[in-house]
Amino acid sequence: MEVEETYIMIKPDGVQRGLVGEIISRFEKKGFKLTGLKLFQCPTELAQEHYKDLQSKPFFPKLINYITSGPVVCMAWEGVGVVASARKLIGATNPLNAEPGTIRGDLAVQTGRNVVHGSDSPENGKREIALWFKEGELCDWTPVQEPWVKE
Ligand code: YYY
Ligand code: MG
Repeated sequence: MEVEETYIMIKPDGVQRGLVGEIISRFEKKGFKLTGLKLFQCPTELAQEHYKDLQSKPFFPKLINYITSGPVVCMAWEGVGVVASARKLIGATNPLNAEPGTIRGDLAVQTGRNVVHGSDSPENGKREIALWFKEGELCDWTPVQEPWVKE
């Protein structure tokens, strides 16, 4: 398995509900490396670009309103197999189908308020990190725990 990067975003409901620490903690405890982090009010155009594959869906306007309705927490995470693993930690899109123990399974009820986003492929991880972060906003660093997480 390769070292990958993924874009994780705490959506406005997660911020409003005071779940920022709880959600970040799940990725930290797993052993992934945080390389970017900011609180950000997302402009409409950026939300539309981020979700462009869903443009034709009936829920698209509602989704854009939701994502731009308040600040989000933008994060870049790095690690071996982080893309698929983060999706597992997040759980199913509809929180009622998400397993207990996952973020959505534990902390959310409805698809339109599912508290967190995670990239669905390594390619989209790179694309989304480049979309949400400017140059100089990411940190290349080595956590002291690294040899205790990676063989
Ligand atoms: O990757 P994930 O967030 O689990 O689901 P996507 O199919 O990429 O949809 C993105 C986003 O759109 C989802 O998190 C909530 C919203 N959405 C919706 O409001 N209604 C749907 N029927 C499907 C998705
Ligand atoms: Mg998706």
